[in-house]
Amino acid sequence: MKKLLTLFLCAGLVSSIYAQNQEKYRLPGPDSGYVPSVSNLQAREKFQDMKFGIFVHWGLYSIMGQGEWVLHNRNINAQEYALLANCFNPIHFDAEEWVDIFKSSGARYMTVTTRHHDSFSLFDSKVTEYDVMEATPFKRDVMKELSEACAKKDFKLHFYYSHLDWTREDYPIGWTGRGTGRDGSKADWDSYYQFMNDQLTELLTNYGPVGSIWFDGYWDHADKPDFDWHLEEQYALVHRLQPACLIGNNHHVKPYAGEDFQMFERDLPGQNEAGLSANSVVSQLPLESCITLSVGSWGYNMTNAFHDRDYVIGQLVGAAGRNANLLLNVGPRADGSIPAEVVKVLGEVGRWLEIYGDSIFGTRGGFVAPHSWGVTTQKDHRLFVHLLKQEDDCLYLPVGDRKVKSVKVMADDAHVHFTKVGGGILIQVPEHEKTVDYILEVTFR
Ligand code: FHN
Repeated sequence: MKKLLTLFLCAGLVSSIYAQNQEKYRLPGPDSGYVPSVSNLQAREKFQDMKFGIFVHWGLYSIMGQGEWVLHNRNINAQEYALLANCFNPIHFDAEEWVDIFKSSGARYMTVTTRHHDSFSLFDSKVTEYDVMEATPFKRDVMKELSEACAKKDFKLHFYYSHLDWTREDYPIGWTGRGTGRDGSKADWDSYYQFMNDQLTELLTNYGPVGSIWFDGYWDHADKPDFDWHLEEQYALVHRLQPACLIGNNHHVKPYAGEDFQMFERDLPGQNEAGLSANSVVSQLPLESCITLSVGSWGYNMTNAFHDRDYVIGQLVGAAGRNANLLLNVGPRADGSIPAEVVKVLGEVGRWLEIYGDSIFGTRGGFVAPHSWGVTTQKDHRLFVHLLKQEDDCLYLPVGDRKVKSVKVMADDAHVHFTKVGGGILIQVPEHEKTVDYILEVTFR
């Protein structure tokens, strides 16, 4: 009887959380038909708790060391480019070492390119010969090794998958990749769509739990408003194979039904400095911003400089304060090694997070909106005030009627003086050395 009662109470709790979350994530307008599963809703919460992931762009383009768009940028014939596969033999690739390096940054998950726009698949795909097993001397399933390393080291694995293709002739040519020598008359949407869905089935069947499918390339047909990617059916396939797998699409527009998170490229939610978010609105879905550590490209580029620790921390905190995760990209070399400068910066970010991670992981964007001085994050009864620009010694915090118990400096727990004023509190910011993020922890009663 007692067991039955407990079961009954648990079921009630789950369905009430489900109802609340469904309400929270409901998309406005005509596209509100998609009903995410309970496991999907739980996965969204866990995804948001993780806050920090590593993006990996790796493929044949890494051999040329000119970024992942080299096939398009240099109008290379796709058949000639495909010969690069003969040289893809990354003797230094060690999946466990990658995961260790990524984890040293404090990140909790990775999103890796399974197939980018060039069409080359970094996994064992039975529906193409242009994959790591058949076309290269390497003949090792990179995704298999990564999935095993991630499972062993408790690191979540997410898959990037390109919608657009610069090599296949059945792909209807869009506004990019026009100089790769394809015969546009051979376009065959049904064949291409089947190919993508077969590959997605492989990815969602052979590699254990997949955190998300990160689609990219929709914008290749943005100039044709009637172009139909048949997303709904494809999304349903993904959710049927793995209901908890989150779907995101880097289409730079308002989320479609069936999507579980929204991403922003080279911008924090609400910003549009990179120029890709003009038609985007910040939705109620979990959010993610992606940036790249190498200035200017995602795939390995021999001549690029790297951003530094403070830049990454500023972006991570800025994202968290806007209720978003940060996905930080690294581009390994073709031999599988990760540039020393990248390893260094990741370690530095990790050391910062060892001290201040409590103000990031498991938080949500704070109820005090971003200001010119910085952002806030919140967790249980605490609000973390991240002073990214430390200009004034007095800070007004609009906390409303909430009862403030204490304000402390996060670095050393020192108490900070504050007074109650209309609509909030006035904080006397202690004198301190300039730092990338000076954090005050406000605790409420
Ligand atoms: O064209 C891609 C690019 O190579 C890279 O993958 C980025 C990552 O967000 N997305 C596309 C550009 O929007």
